[in-house]
Amino acid sequence: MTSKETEKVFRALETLRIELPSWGFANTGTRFGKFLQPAAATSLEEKFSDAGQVHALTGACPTMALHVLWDLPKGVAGSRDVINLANRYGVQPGAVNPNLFQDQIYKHGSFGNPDPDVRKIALEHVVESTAIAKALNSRDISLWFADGSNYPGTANIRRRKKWFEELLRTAHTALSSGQRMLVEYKPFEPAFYHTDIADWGMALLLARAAGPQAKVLVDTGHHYLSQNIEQIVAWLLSEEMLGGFHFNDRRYADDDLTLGSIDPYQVFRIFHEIHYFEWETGSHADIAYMVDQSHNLKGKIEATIQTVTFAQELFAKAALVDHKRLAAAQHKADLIPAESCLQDAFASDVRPAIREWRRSKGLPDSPMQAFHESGYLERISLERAERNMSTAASYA
Ligand SMILES: [Mn+2]
Repeated sequence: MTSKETEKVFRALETLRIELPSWGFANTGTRFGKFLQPAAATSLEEKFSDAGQVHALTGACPTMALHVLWDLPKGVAGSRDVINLANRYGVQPGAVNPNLFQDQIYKHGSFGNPDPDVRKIALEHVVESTAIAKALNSRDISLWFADGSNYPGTANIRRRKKWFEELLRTAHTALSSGQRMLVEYKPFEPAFYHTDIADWGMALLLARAAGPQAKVLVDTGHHYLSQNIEQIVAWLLSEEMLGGFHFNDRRYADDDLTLGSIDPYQVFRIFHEIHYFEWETGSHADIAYMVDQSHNLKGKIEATIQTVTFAQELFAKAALVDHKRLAAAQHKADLIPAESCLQDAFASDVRPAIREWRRSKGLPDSPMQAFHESGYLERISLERAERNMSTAASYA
């Protein structure tokens, strides 16, 4: 690798901040059950502690996304405790995720529920979540709705769209000037006939209807198979409407597998569109890079370290695309040279440059190895085993 390329890798790594999900450290399961891990986090403090380990070893994860119902049951009143934990473990609160799907009242939806009382409660929860985010000094309110229906004819799709527009617009008025509202989409699950925000176009229209601080959140697992996600990313960038990502990989549906474990070239192509946009426009894409994964079988902290280090590799590879050469080849419709720009970058081994970057930051060459040698896993496995085996029924 040339020194210029090493420099590109360094520059890319400096800008990449990956937000970890608090729920990624707790015991989570599938529809069929949970396999409990002795080391899983059983409290918000343990989630902060685990995220702090990942950040200390990778230097790339200064924030942790929080789920209001699971992490902040006391609401705004609990925010002082959260800030204390954040300071103790060196990881700040990240996006605040309202929970609009777990309570019994949400059986037929939240913002799309035909019962106005339920819609009101859902809106109040989002407004309260915004207040929590303010108290925590976190910027993003991250909205995912499980709303939808299972059978044709059972939901008034147009009326529900109107309710979403109205309630998102009202929720937007609760944002302070620095805050953002992120609207996530998903084509199916848990609803299997229609989902109220099924794709990026619907999310885009709703975000536009909500107000100027609303952007779209792309969860990589929330697409039909074979959908061209990097094209969606390119369009949202071009519309200045890409707010953030929930990264994960999948083979079939929303499998929540480790980023890049199934299709690393897909992740590379997404990162490429971002780097190319920044190079071409000379602007910085203000994107929240968040992870939304659920590891039932792998060790949670290890899977998280694997996610972060692999994201760094793919982000660095994508930074190596020769943009000037690519733009010239595209201009002349020189197909193979253009395609080769991506393939050459994808094939480069960025690991030595990443090791160098880590050394320059005083970080371990291999965060995974350093984690295994730290004794942290053994310690928490002993401390938490009993609590985990008698775990409650909550999802995270
Ligand atoms: Mn998600």
